[in-house]
Amino acid sequence: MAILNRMLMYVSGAAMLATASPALAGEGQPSPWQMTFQNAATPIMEQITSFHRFVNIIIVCIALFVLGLMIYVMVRFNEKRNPQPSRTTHNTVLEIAWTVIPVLILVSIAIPSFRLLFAQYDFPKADLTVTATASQWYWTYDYPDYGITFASIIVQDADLKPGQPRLLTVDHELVVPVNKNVIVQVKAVDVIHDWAVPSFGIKIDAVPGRLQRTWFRAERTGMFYGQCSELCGRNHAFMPIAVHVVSDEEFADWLAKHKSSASLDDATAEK
Ligand SMILES: [Cu+2]
Repeated sequence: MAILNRMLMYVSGAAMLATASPALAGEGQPSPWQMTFQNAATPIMEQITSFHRFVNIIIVCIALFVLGLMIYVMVRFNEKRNPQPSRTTHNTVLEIAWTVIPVLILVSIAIPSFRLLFAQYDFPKADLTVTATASQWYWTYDYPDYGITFASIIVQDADLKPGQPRLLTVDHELVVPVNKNVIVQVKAVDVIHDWAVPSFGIKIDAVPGRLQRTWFRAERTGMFYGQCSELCGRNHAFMPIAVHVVSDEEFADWLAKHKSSASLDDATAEK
């Protein structure tokens, strides 16, 4: 029954997507039968989600309009009902309409699209800068202002603790404070990888020899997962990204614990 319900919701397409039921969206990770984006955890992802809904409604309206026209033509102007076709070739009003209306539709899409693009590249003042370095096949995170460096490696299925998602859990997550502007510098040491966290609206290539930059401001605490999103070799599917968003106090505690080089060595020795 649940499956039938889900299928009915899928069929109802635009209306469903336009009102994205939270049950179908994952919180920080994908969920079974997920049809929409994961719940937005940053203002940028909220903007991406609403832009997606807006464009989706336009797409569905156009598709229905064209379908309606085609059905009308097939019924009204088929050979039986319309044996003597008209030889009309031009209609100025119609030609202006079918030129101007699509232009207006494209402009209405371009405005929010550019607004979103500018917002993604409008870097706020950094509260925290971290560096994500991709290697075959794991991530290394640096906190340059605090001298913290650690590798973040997938946890094998056999070692998962209850509640930890398979293929997404890592031994050391990237820990960041909530409601703070985090600048992420992304680079790679071997081949092209991609640092992607769906709930943050981030997907940025890690390119050897090039320093890329993105940013996010997580508005909720919790675990947010992503995966390498550029085919990078044999273990491409096994270098997940896990971001642990915590309160300011928890972050301060975490920093204090990891700042001393002794605990750092421990963290690296575990690898
Ligand atoms: Cu990769």
